[in-house]
Amino acid sequence: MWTYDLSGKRVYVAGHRGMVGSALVRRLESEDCKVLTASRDELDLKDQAAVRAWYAREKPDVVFLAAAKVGGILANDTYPADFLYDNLMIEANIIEASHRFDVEKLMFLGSSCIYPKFAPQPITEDSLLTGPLEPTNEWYAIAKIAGIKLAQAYRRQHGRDYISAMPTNLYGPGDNFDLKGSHVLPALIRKAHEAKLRGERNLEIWGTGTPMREFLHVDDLADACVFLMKVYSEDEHVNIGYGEDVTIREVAGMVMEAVGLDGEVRCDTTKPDGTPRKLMDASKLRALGWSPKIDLHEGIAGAYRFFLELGEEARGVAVA
Ligand code: GFB
Repeated sequence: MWTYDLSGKRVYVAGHRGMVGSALVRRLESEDCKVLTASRDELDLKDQAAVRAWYAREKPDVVFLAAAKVGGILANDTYPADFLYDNLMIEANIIEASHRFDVEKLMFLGSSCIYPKFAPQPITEDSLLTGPLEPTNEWYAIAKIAGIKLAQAYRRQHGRDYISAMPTNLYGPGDNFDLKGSHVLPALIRKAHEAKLRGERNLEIWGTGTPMREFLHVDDLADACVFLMKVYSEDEHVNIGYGEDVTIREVAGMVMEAVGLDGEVRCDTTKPDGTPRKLMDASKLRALGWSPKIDLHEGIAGAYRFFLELGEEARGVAVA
């Protein structure tokens, strides 16, 4: 099999403070490459001139584009302009600068919400743009679809080896536990922990509890990204999934078990459900030779340990 060698390469991880970027930095420690990062104070990725100046100085050979404005269902619905504008600017600046400064290989990271709301399950890569999007996150989805198209356009027009990977819902160390901005798993960990501290037994969840979601540990994701960077060089994006999904009610039960709550799951149906189901078809990635290692029970226990190790103050703010 053809492989791209990361040895001796200058590898820029854009978004290294986020959950995905920090997992990539951890994973790249076992590769013989030089990891480059830039903090938000040092480099505003929405500023084209600043991005170009940084590239001119740092000269990366390889780029993992994991920088993005991200959030759960409520944050997406509340800040549509930020989710669309910030993500378009970040990806356009990075991909264009990568071409301008001769980056050999780039991976753009998107999300499973790029697919139509009612895409046939499990969702194959070719479902992209076959139907309307889920309204609660269409702004983010449109930006991510534009990122895939940008990587493909630079491939076609300029012969660049730029690829895209679409992870399913992620969780793990570095997650955001702020209830207004977070995804479901960190939110439930925090809510269950706080309910336990208050001496309560029940856990309140948003929506009906019936939507199904697939969850992948971020360390598995980082491993899959490094794998794809080495072996994949084609136009079409690649799904990165776990292969199984669970209902939100089931995942709430797993969180209660990990945290030690023995009451019931209560549904707040004034909150949205979002997409009914979005299980990725990851057979393309499996066929290339990669599969996940961290199961959901083990992963949730680890995510709860991570949460406990954060200070009280850090638990309230976005770390992603
Ligand atoms: O993870 P989540 O916020 O985002 O919500 P999406 C998943 C499901 O969990 C929804 C339910 O059905 C929520 O209603 N849920 C239950 C909760 N309790 C809670 C809670 O306390 N907090 C949260 N946040 N959800 C995101 C997109 O969609 O998926 C992003 O908004 C991104 O753009 C991401 O694509 C991967 O899975 O619905």
